[in-house]
Amino acid sequence: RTANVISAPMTYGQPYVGTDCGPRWLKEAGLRSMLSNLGWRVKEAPALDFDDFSVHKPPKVNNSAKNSHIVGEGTLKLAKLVEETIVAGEFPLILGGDHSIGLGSLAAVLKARPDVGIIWVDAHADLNTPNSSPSGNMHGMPIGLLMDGVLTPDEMPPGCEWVNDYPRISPDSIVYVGLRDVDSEERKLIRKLNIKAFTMTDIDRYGIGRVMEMSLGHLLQDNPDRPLHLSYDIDAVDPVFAPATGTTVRGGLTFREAHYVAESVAASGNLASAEIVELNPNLSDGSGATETVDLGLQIVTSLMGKSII
Ligand code: DIR
Ligand code: MN
Ligand code: MN
Ligand code: MN
Repeated sequence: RTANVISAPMTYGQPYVGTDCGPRWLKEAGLRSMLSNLGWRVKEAPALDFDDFSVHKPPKVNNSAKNSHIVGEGTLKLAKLVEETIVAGEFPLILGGDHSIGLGSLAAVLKARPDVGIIWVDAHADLNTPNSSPSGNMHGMPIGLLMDGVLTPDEMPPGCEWVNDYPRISPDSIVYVGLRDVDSEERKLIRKLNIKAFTMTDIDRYGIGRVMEMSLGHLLQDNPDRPLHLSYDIDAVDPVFAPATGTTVRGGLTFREAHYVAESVAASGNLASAEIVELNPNLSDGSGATETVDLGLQIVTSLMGKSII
């Protein structure tokens, strides 16, 4: 087994610099040796450069999807690299960067593995569109831009038109875990499209064990061998344990719940690609930054196969 570590230091999907430091901090915390210790052969792709474009267009003002050209061009680069990685038979382990990179990684896995199931671990639904988004920040839109039946091709933000050549997410192919801050149009879409969503209320009610059993059950019911993509937004975790991220929301996953999500997905044996996003070591002083990065690394360790005994 070979893991290709892909650094996607994107910041343009949200307002804070520092999100680009996530990959470097995770590597400095010992990502490579952790993976080798778990038996992975480790490759490292050169970090994607989101500031150097062969065709550099002047930044156009588009307040409904801010920085859409740079997000669009950058995520296309990521999509191509993830596709190549999958074609080469390697496991793409993608380090964000903000969650707008999900546009690239999801497009790639949908194309390379048409039957992929998606687990989206997040406080937020990231199901906004340029029209529905209250912020215009594209880290809140990767699923909205790709969900089947949500956008018409001409509604794709400028710079993201390439997405129209990629497959769409079918609403029954994605499961949310950890939601607690959902915008009104996102809520309507989740209900209308009947998307499987486990909120923090569900985790309170059923416990994380049952929630993960139901999540995996939903995605694997018709095909036990289905490949899974896990997208882990660190803001799913309670800010007590993960303060260094841009949009903290109280009442999140506990330290152990955060691990269990990754452990249970790894134990399914179906995980085929993964990303961890939104670590921003700039956004916490004192030990908060190190604690967040350490937790991020431990989550990655769990999802790449570490079990306690
Ligand atoms: C909010 C926040 N729903 C938005 N989204 C975040 O701006 O669309 N996603 N923070 O991770
Ligand atoms: Mn997110
Ligand atoms: Mn989030
Ligand atoms: Mn976010």
